[in-house]
Amino acid sequence: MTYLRLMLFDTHINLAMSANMGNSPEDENDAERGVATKTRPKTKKPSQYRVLLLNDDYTPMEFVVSILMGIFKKTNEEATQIMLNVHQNGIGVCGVYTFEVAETKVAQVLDSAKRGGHPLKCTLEKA
Ligand code: TYC
Repeated sequence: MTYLRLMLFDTHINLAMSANMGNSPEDENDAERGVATKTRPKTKKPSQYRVLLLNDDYTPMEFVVSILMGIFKKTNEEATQIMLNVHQNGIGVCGVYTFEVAETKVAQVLDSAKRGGHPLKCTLEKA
């Protein structure tokens, strides 16, 4: 599976200006060289991703609950509810995270399932 990563952070734009606004280290440095600049912070909230758990006929319910408690920090009650929802509907959400956190949790689930000899599958989708 291929995931597309797109992250936009601060953009520093040097502008020819009549006066130095001097509001960043770069601006101060530019000011020393006689260049007028202004920093425009351009920020974007990181995209969110749903981590999905898939049902199968073999993974023990207790194993799924332990995964939801250990990796997704759910209480025993929350984990049992999510597990039963997946068991009944075929798929369910374990949590919503930024891409890096979501992909790490998916990898942890797949690794634990493999090590436990269970066919449990987990994936992510953009929220
Ligand atoms: N269906 C499994 C069983 O009956 C339990 C299960 C629940 C498996 C959720 C996977 O994501 C899952 N043992």
